[in-house]
Amino acid sequence: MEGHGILKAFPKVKRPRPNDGKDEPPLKKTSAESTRGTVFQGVTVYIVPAGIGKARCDIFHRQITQNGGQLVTVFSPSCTHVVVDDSVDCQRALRLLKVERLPSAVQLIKCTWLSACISEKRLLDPEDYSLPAESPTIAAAEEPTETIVAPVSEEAAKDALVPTQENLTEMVPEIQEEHHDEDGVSQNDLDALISGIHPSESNQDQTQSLADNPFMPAKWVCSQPSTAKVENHNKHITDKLEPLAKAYRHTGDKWRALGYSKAINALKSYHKPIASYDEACKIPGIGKRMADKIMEIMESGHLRKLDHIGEEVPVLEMFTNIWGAGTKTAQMWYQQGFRTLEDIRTKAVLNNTLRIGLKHYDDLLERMPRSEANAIEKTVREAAHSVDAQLVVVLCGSYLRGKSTCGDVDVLITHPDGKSHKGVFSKVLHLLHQSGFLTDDLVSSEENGEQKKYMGICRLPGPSQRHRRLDIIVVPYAEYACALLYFTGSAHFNRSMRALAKTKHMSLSEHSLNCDVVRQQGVKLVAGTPLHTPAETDIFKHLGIPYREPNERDW
Ligand code: 8GT
Ligand code: MN
Ligand code: MN
Repeated sequence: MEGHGILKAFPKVKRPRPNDGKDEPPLKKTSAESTRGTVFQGVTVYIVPAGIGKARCDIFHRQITQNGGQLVTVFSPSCTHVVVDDSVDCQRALRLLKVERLPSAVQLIKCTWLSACISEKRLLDPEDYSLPAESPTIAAAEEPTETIVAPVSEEAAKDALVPTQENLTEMVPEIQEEHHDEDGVSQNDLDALISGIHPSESNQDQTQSLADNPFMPAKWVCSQPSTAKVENHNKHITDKLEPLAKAYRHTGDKWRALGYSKAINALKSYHKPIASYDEACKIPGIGKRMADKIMEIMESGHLRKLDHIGEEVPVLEMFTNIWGAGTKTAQMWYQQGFRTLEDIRTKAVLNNTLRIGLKHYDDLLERMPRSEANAIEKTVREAAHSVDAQLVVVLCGSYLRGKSTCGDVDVLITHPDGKSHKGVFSKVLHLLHQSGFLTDDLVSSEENGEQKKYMGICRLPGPSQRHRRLDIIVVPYAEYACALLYFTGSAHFNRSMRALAKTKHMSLSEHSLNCDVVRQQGVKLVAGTPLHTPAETDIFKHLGIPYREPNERDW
């Protein structure tokens, strides 16, 4: 199921040329670049690269020369301005320049000055950007090296996970994980951090205090109708960052993928187009290196990192589009030398699920119209009602949220008497198998407490019908509301609800909403007591947020 949301083909990749170490890859020409200005006329700049990052240095170089300024690549007293990263104080600047002091004619200045001059198109007063004598904080680490092509090998993968200064402050989730996936990173919690809550709340302490704040609800994704989603004012930037996030995701570089997703979400919900480097830095979820990339896109219309995406990425994406194949499987296949679906079909060792996924590769990647989801649900409902006419059958998922197309069909079954749901699961599936409606079982029976889940593939009768994914859950009536909420989604909305519950010492699952939960460093010590939630509205009420109709949960 991993990778199923990704339908677009990956952009054509370009391999770095052999002499790339020396030459800069050419940047796309933009209209801004061809108009030369005079902002830096009479100015000779030396940029101390430490902490600024190569990408931003390159952009500054270009901007300075294109706007009439001079650049020197080694420090000399003939410079008029020495530009350093904003985190650098006077002492450190002198150490980096390997001089005891600067000639009085030379201005030592923060790089924000350059950004501001570029964005305001005039030479600004350096006084406003002078360096503090000595910073009370520890000087920032030198720009850490970053793997351009996300790693596929074990060794390289480990390398990419080594936390850098920025990773530590920006990418490591503060909320401890409860459920770990195969990589030891909980997608739920990571997602809760990166997207379940708005960027201004991406820190647990902050969320805690915000939870006690009467104005808090407005900030949570789950407390706002998705119908009021704001326009993305930074689409020109997120369009460039998204392929990179995807590339990192496919190559298993979770932390980088997380960093990018976090920044993308922050940019998407930002109220206006970003205008400067400083503005980008101030947005929670965007660190300095991300701001470098944002600047590069803003100033050049391009992100050179995109030219260096490994050729394995589109192959990995194709592999993870096989239902049941995750990042690890895809990487293993790639390492075994497989490059096409035909390779997988003929050479890879496949379990039953993967064989089914591969067999219906094209069908399962295609979303179905609502009418078809409706017809599939009707088939399930009729089978259920022939078992027991009192059964409640609800078509949940994207259909209930009002989406125009559905990736699969999610059917929930329960019984109002609280006990007659028992035994229904196998009877309904038996009928659906018998009629030939169910063609393949992916997970034929998953026990989840008192809930039972089926994941499989069905096809409506008729000549040109496609195979479609079908999920069925049968739940006890006492868990109806929580199961309905869970099965309606969206997954993003659900993560936000769970993250909000956590801040209130509660825990929300597909079974119940519990209060008085005790967690220590994110690990649940006391499971708490289930609250009475006969309807979905009760869950919202207990969490202190306004009720949202399913079509308002489409985050
Ligand atoms: P879709 O149109 O792509 O199917 O969109 P959807 O209906 O929102 O997605 P879904 O994957 O069918 O999930 C619907 C809800 O079911 C989610 O909100 C989630 O809480 C729940 N869900 C499951 N199983 C799984 C699963 O294996 N993966 C995901 N992502 N969600 C699941 O019941
Ligand atoms: Mn669905
Ligand atoms: Mn589903």
